[in-house]
Amino acid sequence: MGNYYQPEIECASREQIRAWQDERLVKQVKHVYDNVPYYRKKMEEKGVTPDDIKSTADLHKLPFITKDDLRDAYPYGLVAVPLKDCVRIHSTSGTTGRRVVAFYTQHDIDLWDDCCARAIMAAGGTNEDVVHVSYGFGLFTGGAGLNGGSHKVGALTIPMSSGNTDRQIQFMIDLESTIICCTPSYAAFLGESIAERGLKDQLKLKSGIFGAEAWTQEMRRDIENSLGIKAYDIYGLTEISGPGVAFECEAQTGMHINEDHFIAEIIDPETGEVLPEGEKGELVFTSITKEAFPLLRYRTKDICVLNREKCSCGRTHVKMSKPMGRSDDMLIVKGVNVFPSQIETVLLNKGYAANYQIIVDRVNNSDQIEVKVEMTPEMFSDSLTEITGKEKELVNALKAMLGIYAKVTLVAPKTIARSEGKAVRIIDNRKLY
Ligand code: DLL
Repeated sequence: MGNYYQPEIECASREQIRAWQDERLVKQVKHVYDNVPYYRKKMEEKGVTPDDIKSTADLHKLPFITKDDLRDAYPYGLVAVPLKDCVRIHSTSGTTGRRVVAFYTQHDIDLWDDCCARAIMAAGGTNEDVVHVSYGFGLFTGGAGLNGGSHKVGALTIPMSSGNTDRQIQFMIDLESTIICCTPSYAAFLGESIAERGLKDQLKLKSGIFGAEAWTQEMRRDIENSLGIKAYDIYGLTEISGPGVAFECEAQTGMHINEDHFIAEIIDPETGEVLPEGEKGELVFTSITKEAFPLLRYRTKDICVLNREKCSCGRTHVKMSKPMGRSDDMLIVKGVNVFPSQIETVLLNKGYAANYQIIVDRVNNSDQIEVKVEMTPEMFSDSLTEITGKEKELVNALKAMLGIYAKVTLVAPKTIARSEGKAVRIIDNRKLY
């Protein structure tokens, strides 16, 4: 018998899962149609009413919802319950114009915590574990999600949040943490820091739950070796709840999507057509149990493949592959979502032209971002001190926009290659997919 949090759900028959989905979808469509004018309008535009949706077979009739809709409806336009019933928000790291705010009722949080509890138990967690949560706490969903899940499991939970590596290691040793939850890049950094200090022997860690950004099998091996653990993947997004939308089991061959809460589809990102099972395309989610912020057919922009083959762990929920890329230009740098358009906005606001390059690299398992910007001819005549001052000014403006440090290098006018077709503005040397 595997280690399950809700075995009757996680190992339910396919027919049972389908029956839950059918029933919940019908209810959910009615809920949004009745309570969210924005949705009602979108459905009317597509000529669908709740009566047209009788089961998951009718899902394709519904309109998609995208990040642009979320922006249009910001902040309250998609909330489907009275605000007095909402108890919390979370938000994505993207700032100005791109910020997504998701709302939760207490019931929503409860179900989200269940999803994270499933992930923790799939990684071998029990109430005898000490779960060390080093995802950020705050608007980001990582800390709160795994923290809630760990409570549900009944484990001793350490809400460390991110940063202060020495203190992290000290607590990990003193409190004998057995499960670590953080981004894979931070896990790799912790592994290196522990090796440098010669402390690996003092760790009691047995597994780790890592997600929020892409990571490779090679990175998995490095982390497993340096921390002496088994490393599990976890996937999620703020719009749909946060971590725990899908999670890896001991088979480590994809992440089980919690299908009793989320219906997954794969579409062709160009045409929007639903693709046959097993084909690679954009992942789309419909949240069928959310009360406050239910999204129907939300386009994640994550490219992946679904797999319904029987899993050796006994779970019956469909598995998604690791995301293999994105169908938009969003970069995830140090766990923060960065859109090139945000960087461009800063540059244009500061009087530069749109001649720039964004170079992303991963050095010692840590992301680095550099923005190369062409000076205008007037600036070029400035002294070195003035140029350094201008670089600093851009570093600060970018920090305010993105929330992370980006190195800025000003280069001479006309030195960034012009392209004959689409400008190649992003050079991502990380080879994540
Ligand atoms: O990253 C939620 C999360 C927190 C997931 C902690 C796992 C652990 P957002 O900040 O809204 O939410 O970013 C969502 O991150 O659309 C993917 O592109 C990417 N992503 C999330 N998990 C993975 C993963 C959180 N395991 C966006 N592998 C998603 C690859 C991931 N990419």
